[in-house]
Formats: sequence, structure tokens, C-alpha cells
Amino acid sequence: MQIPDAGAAVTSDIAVSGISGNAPATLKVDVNIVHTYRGDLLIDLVAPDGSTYRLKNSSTSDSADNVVATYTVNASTEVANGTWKLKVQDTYRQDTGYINSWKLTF
Ligand SMILES: [Ca+2]
Ligand SMILES: [Ca+2]
Repeated sequence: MQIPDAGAAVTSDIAVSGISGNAPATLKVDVNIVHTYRGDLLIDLVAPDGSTYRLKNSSTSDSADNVVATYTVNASTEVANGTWKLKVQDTYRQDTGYINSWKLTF
């Protein structure tokens, strides 16, 4: 999924079902984004009820390529089942990229 350069946030959905109760305090979020200047990127995890968890802030000094990372989120107040979203915004013009893949491990 392409991320618009210096544009609106895009979201990628994962539908979770069959897990009873809440998400864990150590919800693992694996993110793989191909990008030519990862400091442009602001990344949030959005829970099924719309609560957001910041995974990564943008940075004008982080010029490395790509985001290949596993973030741990305390999502223990969130019901596990439902549609989770990865929300990604490119905050600065010129460099671009796309969401290659992401996954949740409960
Ligand atoms: Ca919530
Ligand atoms: Ca950009």
C-alpha cells in the first residue's frame, strides 16, 4: 500500500477473531515499510475501538531507509477481536514508500 508523500495518513486493516477477552500487555506489532527516508513516517496502531497507540514518531534527522521493527504495545485494555489498523503518515515531502507488510502477535 503506497503512502502518499507529505499527505494524508493511510490505514491497513487486520481483522482479528477467535481470541477471547482482551489483548495482551505485550502485543507485538511487526512493521515492514519500504521507504527512502523513514524519519518522514509517523506510525500508530489503532485498536478496534479507535484508541491509538503511537509506535513511531517522525524525525527530521533519521535518514535511514525502511522501517523493519517489532513494537511492543500494552493493549491490555483493548478487546482483542475486531479490526485493528496500522496508520501511517508521511509528514515530509520528497521521499516516499509503501507498507510492505505488518502483523500482530497476540
Ligand atoms: Ca480503548
Ligand atoms: Ca515523504
